[in-house]
Amino acid sequence: MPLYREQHLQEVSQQFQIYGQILHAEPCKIGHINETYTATYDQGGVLVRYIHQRINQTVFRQPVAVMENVMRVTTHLRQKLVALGARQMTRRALTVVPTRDGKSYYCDGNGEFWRTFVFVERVQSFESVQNPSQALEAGKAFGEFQALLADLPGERLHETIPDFHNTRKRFDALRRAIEVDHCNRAQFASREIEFALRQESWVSTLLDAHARGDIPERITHNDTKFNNVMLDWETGRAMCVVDLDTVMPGLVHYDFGDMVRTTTSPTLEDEKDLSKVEMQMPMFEALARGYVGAASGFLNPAERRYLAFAGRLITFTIGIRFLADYLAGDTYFRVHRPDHNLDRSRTQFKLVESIMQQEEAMQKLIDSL
Ligand code: GN1
Ligand code: MG
Repeated sequence: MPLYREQHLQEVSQQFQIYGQILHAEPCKIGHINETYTATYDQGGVLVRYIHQRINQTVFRQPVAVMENVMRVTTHLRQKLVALGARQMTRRALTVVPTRDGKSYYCDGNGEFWRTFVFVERVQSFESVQNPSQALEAGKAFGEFQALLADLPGERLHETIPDFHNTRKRFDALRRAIEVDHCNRAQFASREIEFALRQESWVSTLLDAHARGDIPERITHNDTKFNNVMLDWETGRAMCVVDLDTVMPGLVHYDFGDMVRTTTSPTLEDEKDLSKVEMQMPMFEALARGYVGAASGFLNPAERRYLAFAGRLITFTIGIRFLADYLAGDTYFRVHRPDHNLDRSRTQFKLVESIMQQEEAMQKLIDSL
């Protein structure tokens, strides 16, 4: 972290209702969008950690709306968990630390929005899944998350990113990015472009099912990447889910699909050796058991019928977002090497193929649960 940031962070940290002295802060490298720091405070001789995070306003254009959602969601989760007799609440749901004037965010002199969370201790997250029991925990965690939010009182949540998982619109955006070819990169992505364009016939499947009234809108997380599940580092059990900026109205398939994308292949999202990228049935089975077990109270039959398909659709959707960003010059997802977004898209497309080959068996499994 550059020094000026450290100093700036000191100043930011003083805005929040945190008792004690900030000792140091480290950048936390997880995530492609926001800027996250883990800060350690001395509170009367005890070291306590917090998360300070700067919201990326290019991506989240209405940070106040984001924080309104986050407050409603975390407050509701906490109430429900307490009623269920949960303990160690700051490990079971994110806890927002208010500013000294009682707000959920601090807007600094540069117009940057900052928020602070209690650090969730004694947990870990993984970039890729190690075994089926982790996949089961992920499924359970997001299934429970949706179940707990099903009775959120009040008006509809804000759409923090409109059309976030609208594959039709994402597809059209890709087509535009290919036409414009802003960085002259389409020539290096011809196979990926060709693959993507060939899939058009099914991009609207879930949108159509929703428009027909078969599958309802619910409150969904929308970024159910495996690294957003915090696992207790002793028991391996899911303690809570994080990254609540995209919690908004959605289809359950968006969540289940992204879980399939990130928990069924043993590889990282940017794995270059495509022979390793594969939808593994034992992982899927565990994931599906975890998810359906937790969500069976509210899932309707039509929703169940599209669960395997959701894996294909969301993996494809993220794949075309990576590809469009590569063509546009890497302006959205943080990249760590040249062609990173292209590599990421290629990995997603390999996984799409692997899912399509096994989709029937995947859905059969869902039907048997
Ligand atoms: C982004 O920043 P992170 O890793 O939580 C993205 C997700 C993608 C994901 C791909 C707001 O999430 O939609 O699935 O990268 N978040 C946003 O790794 O666009
Ligand atoms: Mg995220």
